[in-house]
Amino acid sequence: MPTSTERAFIALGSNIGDRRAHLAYARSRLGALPETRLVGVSRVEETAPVGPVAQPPYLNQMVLLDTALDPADLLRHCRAIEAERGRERRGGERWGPRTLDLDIVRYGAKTVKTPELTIPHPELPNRDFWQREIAELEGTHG
Ligand code: A4P
Ligand code: MG
Repeated sequence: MPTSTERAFIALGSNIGDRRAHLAYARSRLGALPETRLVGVSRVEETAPVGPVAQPPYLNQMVLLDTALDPADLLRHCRAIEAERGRERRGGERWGPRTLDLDIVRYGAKTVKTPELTIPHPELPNRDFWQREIAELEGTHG
């Protein structure tokens, strides 16, 4: 029996260093994950930083995957990819600048609420660029 897959939207964000190179790295690593196929990528957008921390502008991009990885495994891979780009998590500091941030915005039609993971991502209603990027991918790969 074929393994069932889900469509996952992963948001890429970078506002430190060679932002385009960090996004390119994330795209290629996500596309090479086990039991995963990269279906599409949105355009790259430069966006003003959202949130309470003053920081440089971001490059943001959405990636659409077909994956048989469950959400917890996908999160584990995302954290590993962030770490490979030198992402440091300083205790307690959220929303701050980062070389590479990977957020699981949607995972099929599933809702997940664990201490580690909230899906759909709670910031989705507040981030018009994410909504734009998802609409673009749904238009192309719907
Ligand atoms: N976590 C819970 N749900 C999820 C999910 N759906 N996807 C947990 C990924 N991770 C999720 O994340 C902390 C923990 O959140 C993860 O280890 C996971 O267990 P983090 O990446 O260490 O911290 P963070 O990124 O600072 O916090 P968070 O809540 O992910 O913030 P955001 O939403 O990523 O905000 N402005 C612009 N223009 N563009 C941006 O991309 N990003 C942020 C970061 C702020 N301002 C921005 C942007
Ligand atoms: Mg994050």
